[in-house]
Amino acid sequence: MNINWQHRELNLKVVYYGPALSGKTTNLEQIYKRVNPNQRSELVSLKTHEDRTLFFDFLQLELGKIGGLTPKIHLYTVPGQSYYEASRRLVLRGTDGVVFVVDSSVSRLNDNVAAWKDMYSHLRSFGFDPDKMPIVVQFNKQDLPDALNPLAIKNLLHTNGKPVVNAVAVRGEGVLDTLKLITRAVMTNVQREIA
Ligand SMILES: Nc1nc2c(ncn2[C@@H]2O[C@H](COP(=O)(O)OP(=O)(O)OP(=O)(O)O)[C@@H](O)[C@H]2O)c(=O)[nH]1
Ligand SMILES: [Mg+2]
Repeated sequence: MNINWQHRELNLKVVYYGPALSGKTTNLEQIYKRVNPNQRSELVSLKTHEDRTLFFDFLQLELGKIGGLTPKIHLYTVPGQSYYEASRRLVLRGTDGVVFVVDSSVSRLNDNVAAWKDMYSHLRSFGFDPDKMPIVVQFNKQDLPDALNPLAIKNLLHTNGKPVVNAVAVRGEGVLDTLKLITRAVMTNVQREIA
């Protein structure tokens, strides 16, 4: 979080984290399409020629004023491929909240668990208690024939009461619900901090 008093802006960061190909970039693309152009920036995607995220995607949203400040939410995705570990860590640094995008396919079970553990260890290494950080868990790709049911994923990841959303991001389903939940959780946290 960063407050620019001169411009009366409250800058907040939310990172979409998760295993490779879980649909993180798709979430930002859908948000970009569905949010009023007056309230969002262009979508910046740094990708490989196979359309995989190389470093991050970035989209900025502007919300209505709160307490005389204009909140600006900076959405980032991390690159999910395993060898981009250092970039994931860099993108996650200083975040105010995380959306963890699960690939619900049963064949990706271990990748989800590994990414979840990595996220926890990065957050801890930054001095955050991951159980106090706003985290929303999105069960994406619920349309796949081998999609695990949400209860099984909850038990597998030990999501421990964190808000969860079922999604088919490629059709936009659950994308704005996820965004609303994480925005609300981050704003609640910030209001507590600056009160
Ligand atoms: N069936 C299905 N496919 C999806 C869904 N969401 C995304 N995809 C597809 O999954 C593939 C990967 O999506 P991306 O959004 O690029 O995944 P990513 O998590 O950004 O991948 P990396 O940047 O490599 O980490 C694309 O072909 C998407 O169209 C979904 O809900 N259902
Ligand atoms: Mg991506």
